[in-house]
Amino acid sequence: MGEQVRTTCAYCGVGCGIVATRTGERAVEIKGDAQHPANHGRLCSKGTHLGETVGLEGRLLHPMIGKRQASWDKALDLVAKRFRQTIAEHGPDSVAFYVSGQLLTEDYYVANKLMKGFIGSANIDTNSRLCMSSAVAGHMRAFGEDVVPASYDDLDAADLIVLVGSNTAWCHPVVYQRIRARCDAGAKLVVIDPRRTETADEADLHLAIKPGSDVALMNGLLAHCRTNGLIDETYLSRSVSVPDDFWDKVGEGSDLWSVAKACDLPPADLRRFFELFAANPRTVTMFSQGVNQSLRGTDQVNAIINVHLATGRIGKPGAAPFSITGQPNAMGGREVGGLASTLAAHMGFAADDVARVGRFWAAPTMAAKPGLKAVDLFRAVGEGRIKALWVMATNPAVSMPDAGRVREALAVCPFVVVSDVIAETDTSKFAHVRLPAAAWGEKDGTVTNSERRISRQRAVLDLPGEAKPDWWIVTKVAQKMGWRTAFPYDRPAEIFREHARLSAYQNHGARLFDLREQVVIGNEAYENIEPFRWGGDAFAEGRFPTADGKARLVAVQQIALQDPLPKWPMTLNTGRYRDHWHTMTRTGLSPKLARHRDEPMVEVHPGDAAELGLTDRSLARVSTPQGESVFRVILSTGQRRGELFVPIHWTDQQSTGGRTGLLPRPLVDPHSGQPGFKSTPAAIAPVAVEWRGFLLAASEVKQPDCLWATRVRVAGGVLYELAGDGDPAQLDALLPKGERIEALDRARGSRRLAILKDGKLAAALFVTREGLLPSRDWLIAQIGAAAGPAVLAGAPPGAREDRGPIVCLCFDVGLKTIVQAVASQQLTSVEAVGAALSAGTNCGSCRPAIRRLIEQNRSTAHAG
Ligand SMILES: Nc1nc2c(c(=O)[nH]1)N[C@H]1C(S)=C(S)[C@@H](COP(=O)(O)OP(=O)(O)OC[C@H]3O[C@@H](n4cnc5c(=O)[nH]c(N)nc54)[C@H](O)[C@@H]3O)O[C@H]1N2
Ligand SMILES: Nc1nc2c(c(=O)[nH]1)N[C@H]1C(S)=C(S)[C@@H](COP(=O)(O)OP(=O)(O)OC[C@H]3O[C@@H](n4cnc5c(=O)[nH]c(N)nc54)[C@H](O)[C@@H]3O)O[C@H]1N2
Ligand code: SF4
Ligand SMILES: [Mo]
Repeated sequence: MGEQVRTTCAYCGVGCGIVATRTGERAVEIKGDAQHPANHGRLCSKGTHLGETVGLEGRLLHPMIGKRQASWDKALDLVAKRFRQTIAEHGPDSVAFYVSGQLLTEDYYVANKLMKGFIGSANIDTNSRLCMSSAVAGHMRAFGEDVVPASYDDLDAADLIVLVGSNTAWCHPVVYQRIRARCDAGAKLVVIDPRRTETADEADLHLAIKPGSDVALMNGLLAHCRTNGLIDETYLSRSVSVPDDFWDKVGEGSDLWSVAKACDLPPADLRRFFELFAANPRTVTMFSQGVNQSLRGTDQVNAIINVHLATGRIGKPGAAPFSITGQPNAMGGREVGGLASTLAAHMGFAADDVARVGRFWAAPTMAAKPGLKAVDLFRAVGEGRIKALWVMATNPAVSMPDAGRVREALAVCPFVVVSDVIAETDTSKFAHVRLPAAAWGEKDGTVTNSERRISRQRAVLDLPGEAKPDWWIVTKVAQKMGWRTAFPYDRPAEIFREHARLSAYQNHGARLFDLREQVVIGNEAYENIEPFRWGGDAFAEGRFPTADGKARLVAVQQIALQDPLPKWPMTLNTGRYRDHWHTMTRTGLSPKLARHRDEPMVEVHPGDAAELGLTDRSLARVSTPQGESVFRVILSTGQRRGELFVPIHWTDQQSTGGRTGLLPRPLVDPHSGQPGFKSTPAAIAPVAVEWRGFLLAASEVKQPDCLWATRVRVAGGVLYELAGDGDPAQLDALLPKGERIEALDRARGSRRLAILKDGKLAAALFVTREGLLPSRDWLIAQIGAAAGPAVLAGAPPGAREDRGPIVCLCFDVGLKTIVQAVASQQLTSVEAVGAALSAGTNCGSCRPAIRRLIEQNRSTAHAG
């Protein structure tokens, strides 16, 4: 056993502390860090199973020029030369970096400094544009600086928690557990989301709002507060500047009935929300992508902040608007100025700021104006205005809106560099140079979480192959481009000190982001840094980082929402699954995580499905003016009529369908440039197939060439779900060599085939035209085990009980097992289920699902 290393989770913005212990060459044991204030030892399913993702499978281990391995020196020379040449011929704005909230602060700082201070362009944007930029723009408008005015402790002190456009139970599970604990102690939970998510399912009140009508709702709430004497006039006069026309503008159409109509909500539910709000001054309103990823994201953010400012519910324990961040270092990226619209260290492009940062960096060519934001940036690539592009730690060929156009842009770009940890991604296919980056567990530096807490990520594994940390890669390129003295870094601590110095440089309280206490941090102290929050209890004094020290109310109004068009009658919503992370380059490696949702599904209301001829588990094509893709249909009463939901996780690497990125429009919020991923006019139609089947193999086979083929990692092998037309016999060619046993049922058009090697099951292919397919679980367990013709039954002799889909990953407990135990043992709480089956007692991510099963049992018992 190696030594214990205290680090931070690779995934979401909750920023949980982890204690990682190396147990082998490429093996770590993961535990929650009981001392970390963000999680006090808890981890969700993704964090818990990080150990399954640190193998070297699929890793990029050497620099590559085209398809050839190259030395670091050659690859970096080429990158430096091509960028230098392009700049010399076409000017600094002909090159760009597209980076990510999954870089560490030190990586981010160096990339930003190189582009904005030395190349002399601000064409560096980050995937945070797709994620947090409306929150950033909203904070700037309201507070004068991008400061999140809340901490997780506020959740422990709140009496009312309102979640707007946030599926917290799935996307920020450890924060969600904290919210549940507070609710168990009496606080109320309201969830505002068009879908009935697992988060909404557990709320005291769920408002299934019409997509895009959040401003109407918040303005209605504000009007209710005003009529009921809840406006904090003292706070407003001391701390907030109110535009003259503010009350007239936000008051328009804000009576209960108009709001109920605009939001398509029952007036009684709306009234209940308003009354809960009125009764509980200690309110935290937490929001994420349902608010940010909208064509009116910034206005929606300000509508929420307005309510908190006007009622004085900010800067006090348990009262705040709380934008929760997505990626592990979304916040660090905002601190270094990784967005094209900000400069560095919370400074912008005002002449003073540009001059100050230029002095500090001793920069030869400062960028003097904002650069291109992500959507415009890729458009410029497509139009040939950007001729050299460097993508780091993000997969835009999947995650950008209208990803088909982004792929075309990458294909025509004369020079594309991709730094990634994975060799083959949908983006790296277009790279002229691929650079192997160090992955989580191998890299050192800092990240900042949603509550402004800076924590260390520390290495626990050795760098594999020739992989290098991102800061090192950028530093070397900067040096080779000729800026040796400005980029002298040998270790992350040096970069962190410089970043801290810049934050404090000529900052006489003008910027809250100020790390002056870290300026002199020594290398050893940096190694041992404990998690700390910058900015403290920001706004507790009622002073804001604006010229007059006051916050601003912003007069935002709901705009009219377009009726669906005949050709595109549905509204497409996109988002996340509990156990997958983005384009699955990591979570896709974990057999356990794959089991929660193993295929890309489109959720459809049963009423719509009946009208459109869609049945549960069939296939359907979702199309929009931008593109189309096939998904597995799942009927869900949690969907509103006319709305569809699809996940964002599937790529060319795992499937033929589920390519969500092709569907959204490349339209953006006018203030932030954030795309409106959550509402796209769309259509859906059934896809008929002649046969269905699956292929299970001990190791990966060539991607099957049929209409539907999805691949997931399972214990001991890989599972492909398949469907298509014509003769499925073509699939035989994919099977490994070995002893073949086969069974045919001509009546149903079924064929079952197993390949044995040394008497052990190496692969199985089950296909049918009309018959049933067996549950995959038993066959998965047979991979590598001794097998004979009986394996073709697809189930053990005297079939053992079917446990149903796995609910609890940690203890491997199936849905049917839980349902049976709840009914037969009369279990009425998650704790009781835990005591009986252990389910839900480790990471806790499945606790909402268990609660739902208990609830279902209760209502069937009542109904019966
Ligand atoms: N499991 C998992 N967790 C993650 C991630 C992951 O990939 N997987 N990614 C991380 C990242 S980067 C991010 S940004 C966060 C995102 O975390 P969330 O924002 O919680 O996740 P999403 O699923 O994108 O969207 C949230 C909800 O917004 C709702 N919504 C859609 N339209 C509207 C609307 O008009 N109004 C309102 N009020 N709601 C609406 C959707 O129905 C959806 O349930 O998750 C982080 N955590
Ligand atoms: N339709 C739709 N689209 C969306 C969203 C949505 O809700 N709907 N959400 C958007 C949001 S909020 C986000 S944050 C984005 C996320 O989208 P992406 O950023 O494109 O998704 P990831 O899969 O996280 O990509 C990270 C890449 O970096 C690599 N990587 C991991 N660690 C490192 C490292 O340390 N160094 C380097 N160099 N590479 C590394 C991974 O292998 C992976 O290829 O998607 C956005 N796109
Ligand atoms: S909530 Fe889960 S994914 Fe997010 S940081 Fe914590 S353990 Fe990691
Ligand atoms: Mo995100």
